[in-house]
Amino acid sequence: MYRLLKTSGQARRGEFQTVHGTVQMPAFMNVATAGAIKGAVSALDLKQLKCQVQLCNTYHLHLRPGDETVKKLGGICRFTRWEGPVLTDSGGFQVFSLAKLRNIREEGVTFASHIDGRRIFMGPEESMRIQSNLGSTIAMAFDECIENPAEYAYTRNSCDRTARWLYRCKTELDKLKRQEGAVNPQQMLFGINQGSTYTDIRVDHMKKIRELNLDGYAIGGLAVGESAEEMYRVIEAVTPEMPADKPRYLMGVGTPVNILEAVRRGVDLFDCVMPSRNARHGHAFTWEGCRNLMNAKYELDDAPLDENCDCPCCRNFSRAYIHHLLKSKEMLGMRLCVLHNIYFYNTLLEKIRLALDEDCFDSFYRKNISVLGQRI
Ligand code: PRF
Ligand code: ZN
Repeated sequence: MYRLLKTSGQARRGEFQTVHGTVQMPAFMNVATAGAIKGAVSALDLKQLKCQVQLCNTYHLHLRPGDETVKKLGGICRFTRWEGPVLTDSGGFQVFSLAKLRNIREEGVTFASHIDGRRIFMGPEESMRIQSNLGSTIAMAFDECIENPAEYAYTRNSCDRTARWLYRCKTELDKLKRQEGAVNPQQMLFGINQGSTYTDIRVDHMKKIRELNLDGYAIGGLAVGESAEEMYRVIEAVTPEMPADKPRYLMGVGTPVNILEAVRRGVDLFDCVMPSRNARHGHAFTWEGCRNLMNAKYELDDAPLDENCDCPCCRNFSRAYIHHLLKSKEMLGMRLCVLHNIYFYNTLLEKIRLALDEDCFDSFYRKNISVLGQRI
């Protein structure tokens, strides 16, 4: 259940109730693809990093250790010892971005596993069965994520098929939830809007999937080759067509600047590998801009990574030490950067919520939008 608490222009401050706890929105979801945030971060760490929701992947967990195995171990929350909500992505995106030799038909997609090349079929029913076994809080619909640029006719046909797949997802998940032994009988389903950069297709598709009265709606197919300006234009066209009483999730986005721009256009929920992926290369997000800790200028710098940060890394260690660890390829170097970046993203969203609460989102936006994108 989504409750809208406040608005500032299109920006929304809300609360989303789930069986695994209430999510304060706008919110960021931390990406734990195979059940862990890359960089040796466990569910126990996440507690001190202001994390609210974990995102796991159907595709990866199906291949390894297998969703049946996760079900036997009590579901994804129990398996990872994470007590909060978990959203599982449907496999749609991963099949298209990771798997080789895929073949798309009305029934679903056949592809070769990126682990051992084994041929696998996944359609809406398979994706729902896997997500039901994982027992996530929120299951995502099985969709085709089209890369940009895309042809108009192809996009139309693909979106029509993704809409038909959505009906099948809903029917299947409703059935699975009623079965005895379901890991999460209250599992929610979010639909995914597609349509490349064609706003007419986007709007038509959104109107169609809105009819299903799902628990939330996502904007997919963005940050896949188009410019940031084009992405903002699509978000502006789609959000007015999204139900006001449901969460709005922008999939796989993005930089702190992208997030601030999307909140301003009415988005409530985000996920991105950027905080952990960039951290593993020594790139840290700070309140003054992005820092590369590999840079030689940090060799003798005894200051914390970010002077305005209270994360476990900044409270205890220096830039010089992290620089040394990264140079020496010590795992701790990566881990400290990951802890900081995860904390930074969750704090960014917390500050956005606070600004909305206190009616000063506009000035928060103006104060931070140019700084956050800087390289320092
Ligand atoms: N579909 C799904 N997952 C996704 C995307 C999508 O379009 C994206 C696009 N940025 C990220 N993750 N199912
Ligand atoms: Zn920090």
